[in-house]
Amino acid sequence: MFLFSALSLLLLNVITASCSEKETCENAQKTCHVVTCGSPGIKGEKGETGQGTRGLQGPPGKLGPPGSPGPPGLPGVRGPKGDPGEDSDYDSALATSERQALQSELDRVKKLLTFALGKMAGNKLFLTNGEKMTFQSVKALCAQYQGSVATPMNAAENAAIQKLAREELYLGITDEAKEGHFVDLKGRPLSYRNWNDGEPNDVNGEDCTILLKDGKWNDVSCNSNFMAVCEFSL
Ligand SMILES: [Ca+2]
Ligand SMILES: [Ca+2]
Repeated sequence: MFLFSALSLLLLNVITASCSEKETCENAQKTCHVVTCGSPGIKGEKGETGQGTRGLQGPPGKLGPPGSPGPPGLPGVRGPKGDPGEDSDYDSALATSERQALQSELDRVKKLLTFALGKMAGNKLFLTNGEKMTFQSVKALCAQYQGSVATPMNAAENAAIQKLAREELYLGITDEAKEGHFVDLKGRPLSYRNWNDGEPNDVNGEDCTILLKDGKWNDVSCNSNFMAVCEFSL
């Protein structure tokens, strides 16, 4: 009993003697049974960094966005000279020579045809097979040879056709599409006319045109038979 009281008294004295500030000690007494209070001591030196074990390296991160393009590189070294190509000048000259020869031969054939069978006027060649037929048959005949029914565009062409046939012949002029409105076979209005007196008169529905022997024009039935004359562009 005496010993316990002595120890308690000694402990209380230690607490009382160690406290220099009343509030601090009161707080200390509330939180712990044995607290050694005193003035703050000198701060100790910082300890050395610990030597813990380094963890394993993590997986690589995601691929980042592409960077901006760099500046253009320097021009490359010039390559060796290539093999000589084909002689295009020679081929071109040969083609030109052949073309001229063909054109010359074509011109000669045209002159022979004109001398024997046809008449020329301007850039047109007029030919006839000497047969008489309906207007539709004349159109088909001329188209078969990539030509068209003779259609005089001026007095010179009209005279050439007249001299060729020396017969009444169909011209490529009709008013089938619109009565009284004569046009050529492409539907174009006429720029040259040489109607006979009193023509066109459309007697009994005359929608085609013939060239009379004197070179004048007359509208006639398209179903009658007249000489076939075709024209070809030169
Ligand atoms: Ca008519
Ligand atoms: Ca008539």
